[in-house]
Amino acid sequence: MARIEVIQGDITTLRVDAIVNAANSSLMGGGGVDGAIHRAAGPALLEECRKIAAERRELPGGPCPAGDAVITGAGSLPCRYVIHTVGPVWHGGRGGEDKLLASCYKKSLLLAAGAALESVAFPNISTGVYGYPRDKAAAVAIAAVRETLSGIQGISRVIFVCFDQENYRLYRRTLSGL
Ligand code: AR6
Repeated sequence: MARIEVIQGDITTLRVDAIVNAANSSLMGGGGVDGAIHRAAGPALLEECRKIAAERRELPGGPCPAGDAVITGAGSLPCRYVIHTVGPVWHGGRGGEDKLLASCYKKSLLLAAGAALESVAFPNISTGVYGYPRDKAAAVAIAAVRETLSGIQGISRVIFVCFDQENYRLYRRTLSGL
C-alpha cells in the first residue's frame, strides 16, 4: 500500500512523477493552482492542453468534464507529468458533488498507474474558486485515494499538498483518524 503524506506548500515546486492540476473543463488555464501551474510550466504546457482540448472538444461537458482527468507533460516544472482534473462546483451538495470529486482523485490515480508513475501530488481540488467546503472535500479526497490505491499497484507515494494552514490541519487530523 502506498504511503499517504500531507505537506503545506506550493505544488509547483515538487519533484514527483506527477502533480495534479485543479483545472476547468476548457483545459485552457485559469486562476488559483491552475494559474500557478501554467505560469511555472511555461507555454509548452498550454500548447499540449490546447491539442488535447481540440481532440476532445465534441465531448458533452467540454474537453474535460467535471470528474474527468487527462495527462500531459510538465513543461518547465520539476515534476515529469501534469494530470489535469476538473472538480465539481459546489452547489450545496445535492448535485452529486461528492461522486464527481471522488472521481477526480480516482481517475487521476488510474491515469498515473497507467503511465507507470510512482509518486503523485494532489492539491485540494474544488476548495478554492469552486467553493467546496474544506472539511467535506478532505473526507471525500482521503476516502477516494485510499479506496483507489487498494485496487491498483505501482503507486508508492501520494502527497496531499495543502496551500493554507486550515486545509493542512484538516488533512493531518482526518488522515490520523482523530
Ligand atoms: N499549490 C498548491 N495548492 C494551491 C496553490 C499552489 N500553488 N495555489 C492555490 N492552491 P483553486 P478549484 C490551492 O481555486 O476550487 C481555476 O481558475 C487553493 O488554496 O485553484 O478546483 C481553474 O481554472 C485551494 O485550496 O481550484 C478553475 O476555473 C486549492 O488549491 C477553478 O479555478 C484549489 O483552489 C477551479 O477551482
